Amino acid sequence: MPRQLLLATRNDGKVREIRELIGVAKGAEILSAADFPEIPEPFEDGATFMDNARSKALCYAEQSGLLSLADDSGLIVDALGGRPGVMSARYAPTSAERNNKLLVELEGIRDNERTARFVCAMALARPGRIAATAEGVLEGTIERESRGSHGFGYDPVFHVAELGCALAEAPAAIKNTISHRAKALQAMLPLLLRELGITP
Ligand code: ITT
Repeated sequence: MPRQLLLATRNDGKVREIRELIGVAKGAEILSAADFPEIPEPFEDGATFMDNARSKALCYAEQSGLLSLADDSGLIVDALGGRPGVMSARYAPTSAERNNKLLVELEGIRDNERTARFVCAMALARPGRIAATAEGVLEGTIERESRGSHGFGYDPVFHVAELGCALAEAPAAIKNTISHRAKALQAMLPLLLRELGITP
């Protein structure tokens, strides 16, 4: 039986990063939601990132019959009481507008009050059951302007102290060593490989 994993996401940035991070799962065929256009986009109304990750993974597993890995993630900004949080994808219509809106909302906020974190919740499902879950967090602060062109989403406005630059100024290989997504996948990997029948 072929070893197949469906990445239960329509976000190309996530697909790219997860594909690179999962490179160790050699021999597995990695598909994404783009390969299943007939599966309707699941409605994300969970109260937490993990609620949403679990329901996305179950929805894709149920409808494809395949082992499915979902990622629900977003940005928590302390000065905004945790917003945009689980609403990160819907904070404004486009990525550029979301970043601009964030910079405007934080105008006048002092450097030491611009703390924020990226959170990634991952859930792995077979039809009808969750096989594993994991979470990862990356701490940072919100920049005063957009910087860099790597990555996706909020990366241009997210400053990482240990890199000394915005996340979008760091090449993919660097982001993938420290990101919230990398940490979640690292924690998930042993169970993921076991589900795929791959010995690490
Ligand atoms: P799927 O639900 O199909 O996976 P989505 O983009 O709607 O795709 P989410 O609901 O998880 O995904 O929303 C995540 C939001 O947070 C979205 O706006 C992303 O651009 C942003 N985001 C998540 N991870 C990020 C990262 O590593 N860097 C920058 N922005 C990120």
